[in-house]
Amino acid sequence: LFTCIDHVAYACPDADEAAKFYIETFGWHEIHREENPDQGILEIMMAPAAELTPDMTQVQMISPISETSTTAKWLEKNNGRAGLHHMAWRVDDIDAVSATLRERGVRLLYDEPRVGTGGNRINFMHPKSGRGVLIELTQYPKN
Ligand code: MC0
Repeated sequence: LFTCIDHVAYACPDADEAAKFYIETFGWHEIHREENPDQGILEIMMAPAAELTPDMTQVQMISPISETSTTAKWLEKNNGRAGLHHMAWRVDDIDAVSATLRERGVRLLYDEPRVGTGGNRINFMHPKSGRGVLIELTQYPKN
């Protein structure tokens, strides 16, 4: 069903500042950035190498660009403290994976996948279904 852990997300008030820290302190690279108005966040993808290899796991810095975003709510409940927010599993066929997970009683947040990083199709398992962890499913655009 799943290919690899595509990314682990770090939620913080300032994704730019977090990315700068990874670059200057750890020598990581910024691979991609975009604002996602649907999710109300700025996201910056960081990787340990300048070129992404197929199975490389990234760290995604996310910070709210809207006060009503779920990430803003998460930070508020966490008293403004940054921390690990979710992990994302890469899948080849999000529709098939979603159907199987639903059959197995897993609660997905969206009826249909929404738009994520770089036009990926994304959905999330509710933290109650992920045993306390928010898990994203992400499918890259098909060529
Ligand atoms: C909330 N909970 C979490 C959690 N957020 N548990 C683990 N990890 C998290 N990140 C838990 C709370 O502690 C609480 O547990 C319960 O879930 C309900 O939380 P709430 O504080 O009442 O908040 P809700 O229910 O309003 O929202 C939680 C929910 C929301 C997961 C539904 O955050 C959501 O829709 N998330 C999906 C979208 C998202 O995260 N977008 C940002 C990344 P108790 O035990 O107290 O009931 S977008 C992204 O990453 C894209 C662009 C991409 O990669 O392509």
